[in-house]
Formats: sequence, C-alpha cells, structure tokens
Amino acid sequence: MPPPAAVAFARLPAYIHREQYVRPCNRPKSFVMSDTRLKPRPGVKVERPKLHKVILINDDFTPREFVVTVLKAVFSMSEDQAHRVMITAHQRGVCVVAVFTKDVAETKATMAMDAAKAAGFPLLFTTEPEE
Ligand code: TYC
Repeated sequence: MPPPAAVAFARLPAYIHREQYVRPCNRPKSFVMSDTRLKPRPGVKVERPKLHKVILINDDFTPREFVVTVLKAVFSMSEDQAHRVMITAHQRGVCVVAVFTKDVAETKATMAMDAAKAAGFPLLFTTEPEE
C-alpha cells in the first residue's frame, strides 16, 4: 500500500518544498510519443542544419589578455587554444573561433561582445554560414 499523501510529501527532498523547484514535465519518464519515427520516410529528404562560423576580428585597443579570457569563458577553450586564436586574429585580422548551429553561434558571439562592452573594449565577433 502506498504511504498517505502527507507522509509521501514529507519524505520529498527539501528543494521540492521550495518555489525554486519547477517540475519539468507532467509526463512520466517512460512516456514515448506515439508519432516518434526512428527512420525518415522514403523519399523525404532530411538535411542537417547549416553550421555557422563565429569569427573573431582584430582591433588595436582590446588587450590580448582580455581576448584570451573571453575565448576561454565563452567558448570553453584552454589557455593554449585561446592564445593561438587570439594571435591568429591579431596577425591576420580575423580568425574562425568555432562552428555551431546558427542560434548557438549568434548567442556566443553576442555574449562575448557584451562582456567586452561591459569592460569598455571594442572587441568584435561576427557569424556567417559555412559553405
Ligand atoms: N590587437 C590587440 C592588441 O594588440 C589584441 C587583439 C587580438 C584584439 C585579437 C582583438 O581579435 C583580437 N592589443
């Protein structure tokens, strides 16, 4: 026999009693949507979404160390990777940082530029679709 509701509720972890807990979905975990298709139907072409490059642009004002810090924070790069990308942009004018889906590329470019703006630097990133 299941415990009465009050007993079951008292046993829940503390965070569930607070308003910060948001139940993600009403469906039980085992629920499988009935129209889920494992294979595309014959004749229906499925295409991968086009990936977008995030491009770092050189300028004469942003400190090198700041560029490295932003690349590490926003693009999860190591110190070494971030330094190489920064130096490439510094020497050649631009450097491709990474490729993502359109939304992620635009969000990361915006986050990186917002961080620069907040620190008073004119650092720019652009995005463009891959060929
Ligand atoms: N050119 C900058 C300097 O000498 C450093 C820098 C590198 C700035 C790359 C932007 O995308 C950039 N301080």
